[in-house]
Amino acid sequence: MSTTRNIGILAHVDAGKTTITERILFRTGATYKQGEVHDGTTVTDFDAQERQRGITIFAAAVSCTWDEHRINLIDTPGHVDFSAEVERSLRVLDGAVAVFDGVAGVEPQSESVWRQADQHRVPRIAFVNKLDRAGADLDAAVASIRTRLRVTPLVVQLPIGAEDGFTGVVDLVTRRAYTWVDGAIVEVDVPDPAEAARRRRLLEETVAELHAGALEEFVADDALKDATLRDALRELTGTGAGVVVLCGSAYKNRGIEPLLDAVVAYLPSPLDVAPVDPQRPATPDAPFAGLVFKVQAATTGRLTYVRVYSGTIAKGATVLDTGTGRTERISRILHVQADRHTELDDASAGDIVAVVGVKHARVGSTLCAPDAPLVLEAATTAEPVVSVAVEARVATDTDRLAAALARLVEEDPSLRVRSDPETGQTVLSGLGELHLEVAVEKLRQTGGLSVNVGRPQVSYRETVVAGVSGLLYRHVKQDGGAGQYAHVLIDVTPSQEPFGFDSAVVGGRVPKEYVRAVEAGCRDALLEGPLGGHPVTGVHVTLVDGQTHAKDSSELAFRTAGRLALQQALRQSTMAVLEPVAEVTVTAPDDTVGAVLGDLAARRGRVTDSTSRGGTAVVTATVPLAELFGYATRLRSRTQGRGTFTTRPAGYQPAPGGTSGGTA
Ligand SMILES: Nc1nc2c(ncn2[C@@H]2O[C@H](COP(=O)(O)OP(=O)(O)OP(=O)(O)O)[C@@H](O)[C@H]2O)c(=O)[nH]1
Ligand SMILES: [Mg+2]
Repeated sequence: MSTTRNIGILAHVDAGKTTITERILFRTGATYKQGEVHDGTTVTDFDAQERQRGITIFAAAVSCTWDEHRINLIDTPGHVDFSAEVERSLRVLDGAVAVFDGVAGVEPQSESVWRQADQHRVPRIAFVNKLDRAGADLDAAVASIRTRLRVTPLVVQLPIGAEDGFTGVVDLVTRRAYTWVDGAIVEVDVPDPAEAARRRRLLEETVAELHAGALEEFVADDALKDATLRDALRELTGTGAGVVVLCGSAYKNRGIEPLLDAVVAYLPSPLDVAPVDPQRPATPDAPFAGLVFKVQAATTGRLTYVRVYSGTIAKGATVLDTGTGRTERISRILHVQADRHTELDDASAGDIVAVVGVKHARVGSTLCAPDAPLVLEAATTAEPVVSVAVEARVATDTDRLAAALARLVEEDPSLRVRSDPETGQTVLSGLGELHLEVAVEKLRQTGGLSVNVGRPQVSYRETVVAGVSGLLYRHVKQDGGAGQYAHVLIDVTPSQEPFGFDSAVVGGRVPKEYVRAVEAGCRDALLEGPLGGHPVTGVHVTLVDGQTHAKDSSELAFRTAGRLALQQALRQSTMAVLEPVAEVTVTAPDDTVGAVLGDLAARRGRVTDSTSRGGTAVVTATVPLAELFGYATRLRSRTQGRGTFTTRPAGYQPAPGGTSGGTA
């Protein structure tokens, strides 16, 4: 198991993740033909929509063997609308390769996925790709890694040549140089030994600053042995104190073998990462525990993807889903290779497999041995911000549409379906326009459904600007039989957190279980705010006092009282409507910047940064999401097709004219 690596490939859209994955499969002999993204022939972009659009939408798992190590690889999507897919993958990975564009360096979405990986404490190495492109510059990319990601880069290679003339790399750890002839790696003499020596010295100094053992040797010998350097790099990668940086050109087949060597040398094995639970070592003979991180709800059969953290599961085993308390039977275990499967008899700690037979477990469920229950922490799901109304074009398809929508949500919990209480329409919500477009297209392609789709709408929130204090609510129903009796007195204040609750009740006037019921009731009230029925965020409730009745008080009565009290308090508070905003980064030729800025201003955009390099301007602005629908088309026309942009969520801000007075 120490010879397994479970790694992900992470980056901004278009950095070259899928191309790198494709080259890795080819170099390791896992495939015999090399596919290209632009031809729609890669292994991991196998979905029809991925091939049409030329982007990755779904994380795909593949495996290969390198230097007697099994490498399980997940190629993730770079587009921000599919960041939930990245989140789910990160939860089950032991390490990752972060890919950067050699021209653009650290882009906004690379920064976002880097922070996501920080949260999951996934050790990373960096690969600066596309060094063959005009304007590619390893040193500039490394500088942006240092400043934008605030980490110490440990550059272990020196490129040979640049742009068109980029032919190979010098490995600063082994002091050997490599070039590629017809795609095959060939060792050559180090072209500029003085520069290589200078860079090696720089690497040793940086490592010595971060690593106590290396420092000792460096001080004693004024140099580091290759083995000391390699061991220190592995440790620094594990703790995240530094990030090993490699470079290459996936498209031109340069730099892939050294990248694989670095994955084996520096990234952790499943044994190296802390066990999920101290009682559950990552060994095959411990009780079984695994986490469901992906569900494919095909009509032909459901595939449930599981990362096994401890123990072993065999075909035919019964497992417990600790979330639901249900037991389920595993009829088959598969090793998934993009769109191909291999049958296995069992899977053990450290493995990533798909199982058949599990019918109810969801993304985030823990499956474990029934006699040794355990709950593993699931990844958090992002809240949807954009919605569209969907309806079947022919009324007789309505039931089929509902079933297909349910399957979509099962596979992707960042999608939500609800029915609008006012219009009766079915509303599908997701993380962005593209996210919804892809979901609807999937209904058409795999569900064979004809659907009408409404215009996209953003999801608003409501928040408390000024609260109320001492709101008394009496919930009393005593008309014979079991009555309901609950008095609550609450204070409501604005909060930085989405929701906070505390109790200031003295002398046990309200028993603990009723306090918890009031809190649950308050959460119920947050679902619909008083201004427009939007979810409420940024509110703190203090239960100040209450009154119970010996016979007629119950948890239900207090929950109802909590809900109605907060509803009334919010109606009396000063509330504001919030709208989702995005950080937009536009790259466009200098001569079109005026048009770009004018258009952003018309969209209520606030420019936060604007730079120019080599005739190309990069403008960053905060823009309300509602103003961004159709922006791609507008930007194309304003820049004669030469401008591009990316967005990422930037929270919420007050919507214009969206404040209520309150009656208090
Ligand atoms: N010049 C050059 N182009 C490259 C290189 N690597 C990838 N590309 C091209 O860049 C484009 C995007 O590559 P992909 O591999 O799809 O990038 P990705 O990171 O998987 O993109 P998403 O999955 O959509 O986020 C394709 O047209 C590739 O052929 C490279 O090293 N040099
Ligand atoms: Mg891709």
